[in-house]
Amino acid sequence: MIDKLNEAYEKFQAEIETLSAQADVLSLKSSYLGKKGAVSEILKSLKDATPEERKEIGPKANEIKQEIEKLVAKKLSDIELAQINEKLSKNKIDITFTDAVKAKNNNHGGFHPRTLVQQEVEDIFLSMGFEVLDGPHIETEFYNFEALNIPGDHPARDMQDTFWFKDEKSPEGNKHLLRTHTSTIQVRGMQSRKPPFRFIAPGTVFRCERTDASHEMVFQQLEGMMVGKDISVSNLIYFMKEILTEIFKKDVEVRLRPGYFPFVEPGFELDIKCQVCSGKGCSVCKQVGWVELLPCGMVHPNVLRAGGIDPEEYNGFAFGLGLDRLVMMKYGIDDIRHLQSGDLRFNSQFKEY
Ligand code: FA5
Repeated sequence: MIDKLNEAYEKFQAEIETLSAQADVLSLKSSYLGKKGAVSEILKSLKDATPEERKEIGPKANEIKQEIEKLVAKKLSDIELAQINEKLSKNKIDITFTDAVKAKNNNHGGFHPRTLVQQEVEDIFLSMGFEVLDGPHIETEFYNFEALNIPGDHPARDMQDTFWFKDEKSPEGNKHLLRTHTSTIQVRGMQSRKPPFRFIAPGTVFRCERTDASHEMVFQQLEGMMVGKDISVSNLIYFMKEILTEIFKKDVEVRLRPGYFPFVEPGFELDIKCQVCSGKGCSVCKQVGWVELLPCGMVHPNVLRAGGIDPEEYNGFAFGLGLDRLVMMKYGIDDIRHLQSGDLRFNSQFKEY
């Protein structure tokens, strides 16, 4: 009987080799392992075997059944793989946007002007030794306000109309909100490094305000911070001038005037001569000829303390560049809402990949 089982197994091996359809494999399997299959038929004569023969035949029959199952499983998966490969070779998808795609269709993608300007600004700051940081859009009131010297009852909270979440407070008892400015990253950045340091943090911010030619509800800022010993307003002005010269590649008129932000002291507003109307007055600059672009100042001691830095030993400057407005000034865009419109006629005017 053992010989018969071995013979059946060898025959099975030879037959399965020749098959290439899953249904044929399953039918072959049942012709060997099914109730009336070859192996089952051989085992029917087990009743005539002696107890010693049975001890030998039983395990051998199980072994052969298992081998047949294994061969069937392998064959089925080989067939499936072959089918997938055949499909792939017939339906090739070019995911690389290569010349072939470009040749067929000239409307291929390009970078959004905001991305172009952000990359340019990041490169300039990286070349001046700044790190680039990121932070969460959903923040706690601690990072958006309190740590920036704006406690709960401070009127400055009304300067930025805030989208609040109705959900549960954070474990520290803080309400959640959509960050209204990238200044949230000032304290996060300070908490995770030791002075001296310098970093920028570009990102999306959210304000519940009415839109017009120069205001959006969802827009981009780029925060910057430098902390060390004996940092002065002159250092601040140097970096601000440097960045604008690099971006515009020409002299642009700017003006510095006092500005109030609870997290800096002294604070400044840096305005740029409106590049859309050359200062004559338009809807972007609200007919005044100047656009608020880059508020900045020397970091308030309370903010340094919130970031774990001793204000007796260190000081620094911070700024919050309005990235969308910078894009508008660079390209002469007369309405901020074009940037988020998704209108291809607008987007396709900018550089291609
Ligand atoms: C702030 O958000 C401060 N966090 C900036 C700052 C950082 C000051 C560090 C001092 C030190 P402000 O609300 O002015 O400030 O916004 C900063 C810039 O973002 C503005 O100058 C403007 O360029 C841009 N901005 C403000 N509101 C809008 C808006 N609704 N749409 C588009 N850009 C805006």
